Amino acid sequence: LSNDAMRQRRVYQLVTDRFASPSNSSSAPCNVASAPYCGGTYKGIVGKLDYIKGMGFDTVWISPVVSNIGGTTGHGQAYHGYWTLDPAKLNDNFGTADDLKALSAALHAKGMYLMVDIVVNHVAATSGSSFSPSSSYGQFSTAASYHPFCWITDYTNQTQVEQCWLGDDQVALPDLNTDSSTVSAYWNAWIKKLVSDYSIDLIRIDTVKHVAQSFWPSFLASAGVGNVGEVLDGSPSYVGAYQKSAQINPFNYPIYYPLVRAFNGTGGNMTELINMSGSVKSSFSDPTLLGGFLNNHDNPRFESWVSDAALIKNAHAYSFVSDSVPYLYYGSEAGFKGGADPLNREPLWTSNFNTGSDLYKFFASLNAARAAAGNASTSFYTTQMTLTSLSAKDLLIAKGPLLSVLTSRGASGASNSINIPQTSSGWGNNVAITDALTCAQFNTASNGALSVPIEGGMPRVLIETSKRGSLCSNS
Ligand code: ABC
Ligand code: CA
Repeated sequence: LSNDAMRQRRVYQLVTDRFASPSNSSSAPCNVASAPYCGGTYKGIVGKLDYIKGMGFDTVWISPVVSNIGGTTGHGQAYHGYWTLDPAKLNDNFGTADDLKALSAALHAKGMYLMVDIVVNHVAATSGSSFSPSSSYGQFSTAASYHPFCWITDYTNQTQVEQCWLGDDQVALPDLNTDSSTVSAYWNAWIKKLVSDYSIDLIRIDTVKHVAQSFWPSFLASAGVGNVGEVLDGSPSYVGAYQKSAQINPFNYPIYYPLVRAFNGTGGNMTELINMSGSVKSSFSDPTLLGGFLNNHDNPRFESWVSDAALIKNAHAYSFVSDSVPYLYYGSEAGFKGGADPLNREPLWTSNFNTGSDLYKFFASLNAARAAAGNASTSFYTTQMTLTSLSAKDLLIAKGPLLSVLTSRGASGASNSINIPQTSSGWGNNVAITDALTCAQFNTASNGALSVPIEGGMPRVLIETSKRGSLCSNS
């Protein structure tokens, strides 16, 4: 997958076990707090591809697919897929190899892409620090495949981060010796085969910062597909190094924390977000290849902290109108509010896969706006955004033909108009402008400036009407 193709993706992240079950019963039980397998499968996903495509996403990120440790641990069961047992085998809780191939084929038939989550840093065990590998671990059945035991206790010590173990006494994540050529050669052959066996289009790489940077280039070359990598850290220089030196396209964790703070209350200030976007530009080789997100399976949902519907929409909109490739974590469109892991991994079937909800349509509009901007201008995806503060609470994001106003005023905030000068928009005099979110139309003044009303604290996502294509064509 070329970088150009990568930038055009719009990704829907789901937890396979929690997205859809073949039975499709909206009342199938799932006690998220006790963290069991709840029955979601690849077949279930196939049945709901139109639900995902209808929201404008073209890529589906599924949970890790390999076989995991069985039974119930102090942290529940391995329903999330991150507790590898034998990477040469599949996790049959989600279906058969043929079911996974059928999911891949069904996506491709709809012009969509399959992104699979992969873990090379560790396996898992309930024996804690006394772990000793057995033949159940396949290739990794002897101690030589592992870094010797030590827990990671100091995240500022990079040697520890790379060589000590994640996890705890309930579930240890024995750290593979990815510095050894035997282990790295196995992983390189493994990823090549996995990608080929299941026609995988993209990989999401787990625990990137826990593996030496030197591991990644040859691994990625073997994979031969586009990647997004989890470098869970808020520092732009730290995360940026993985793009500059290891060919990883990280999730934009550096912007995540200021993004949450900008919108987690009415009156949130845009300055930190603007400053961080500048640091991201200078710390990464290409910010247009990062993964932008508000929610994922590791952090409490934004909606667990904030109930104001306008703040929620503004915060979500950022990932769709800014430089990164947008990611939406399943359930955001259903208004889920789950807190810390495991509560943020609710079963989606309880929502009845409602395509008529306000939030479902909101995300569809954001994706449509991004697509329209890309169709209007071939350089949209590579053009880096400009962030301008319109006031302490109001932010203007200009990216090619797309101009967005985000605000932390909140649903009951002031409803005055905002002025966007021609110097920011580049729009002509007396031209028609469409708001992708409401399909409302505005006109620039005779000096090219646009006065746009902010209503109910809602964001605006604006594009010239002549460039909107099929966006809002029903209105
Ligand atoms: C289970 C239970 C949880 C329980 C936990 C101890 O054990 O479910 O209830 O609290 C999988 C499962 C989890 C499971 C874990 C462990 O395995 O999904 O449910 O938790 O058994 C990836 C995946 C994640 C996955 C794994 C393991 C790794 O996305 O889903 O978890 O395969 C670290 C890793 C990161 C990892 C994350 C969970 O842990 O680096 O790859 N995610 C600091 C550190 C980070 C660290 C983070 C953890 O804390 O620097 O390295 O992430 O909270 C910023 C700073 C950051 C700082 C953050 C918190 O603040 O800049 O550095 O991150 O400001
Ligand atoms: Ca490691």
